[in-house]
Amino acid sequence: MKPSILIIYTGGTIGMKNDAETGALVPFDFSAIYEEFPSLKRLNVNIDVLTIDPVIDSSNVSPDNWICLAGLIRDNYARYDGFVVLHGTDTMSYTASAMSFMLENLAKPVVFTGSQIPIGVLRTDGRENLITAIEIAGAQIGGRPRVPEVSLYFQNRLFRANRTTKRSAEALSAFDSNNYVPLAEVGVNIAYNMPAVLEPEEAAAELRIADRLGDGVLVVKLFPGLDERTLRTMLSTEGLRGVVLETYGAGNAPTSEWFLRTVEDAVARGIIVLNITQCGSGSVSMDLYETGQRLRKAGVLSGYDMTVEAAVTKLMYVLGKELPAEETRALLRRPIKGEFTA
Ligand code: ASN
Repeated sequence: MKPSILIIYTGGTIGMKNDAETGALVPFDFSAIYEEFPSLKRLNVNIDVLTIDPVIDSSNVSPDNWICLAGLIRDNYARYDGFVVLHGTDTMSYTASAMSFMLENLAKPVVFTGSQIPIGVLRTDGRENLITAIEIAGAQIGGRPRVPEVSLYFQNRLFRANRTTKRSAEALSAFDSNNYVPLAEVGVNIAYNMPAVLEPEEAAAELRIADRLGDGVLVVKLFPGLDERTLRTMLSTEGLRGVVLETYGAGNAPTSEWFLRTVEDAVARGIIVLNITQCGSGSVSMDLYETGQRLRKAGVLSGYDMTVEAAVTKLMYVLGKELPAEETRALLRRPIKGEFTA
């Protein structure tokens, strides 16, 4: 039997084409996908398309959209073998990271993709991204999906979604996964890196999803010159529950008393502080330097080699569970969907 794939189109550049009369960019009707790309019929899959109403530029995405998207995948989970989510590139890594946590017992492929050039423009990168993403979503081995996790396909590379970051506003190779190997590399053939793919913990018929995300999450990026008043004001924001602290290098921060006291005060008020590095690759190691050790002693948690996208969405996901403080911290200390290497 041919695998059945559901394409969920949420918006973004991939969905644009030039109007034949005016030349202006207008949304592409994905429900007419076989008319636009008759060659898709040659793929050995059945395709249905669902378009979110309204489609959005991904800069407008919000956690509410993520809850809707997770619900949509849950509602269609039993009927399809795999899912392709077409999404704007600007925040694709956030949405895809959020899905990796929210689709809790996922055992089928959910492949995110998009494009840098509209699909209706001759030189588009969208056509190849779309076709290969569909092929990957339908790829099976011994009757089981090859990549049963949330992934992101772009320009010949398939990545674990929660390891990705948009790296370029210009290059067609728009995404990187600096701290984790690609799940597949695409040339003449699709070369899957099976040992790198996440094994699902269970293969239940029904998909369990998180239907709440915590708010009160803030990202604070350190820079030389960040002053006490500004940091204190940010960390005293009403309703603040979690801070992703983007530190220097291997997780280092100033050792000045005012800085450490401000962070300690926040932790003492029950605010979770998660330390990730602002470097593009590498990991936080809070034991390496005194500057990191002081943060650990202040109760700051290590985010190891997590991206900011994974850290933000994991915090929202974990806080949304409204667990007792120690359980919240325990969930943040361990990787739950391969989002970091400790
Ligand atoms: N602004 C677009 C978006 O993220 C960019 C893109 O898709 N290439 O929706």
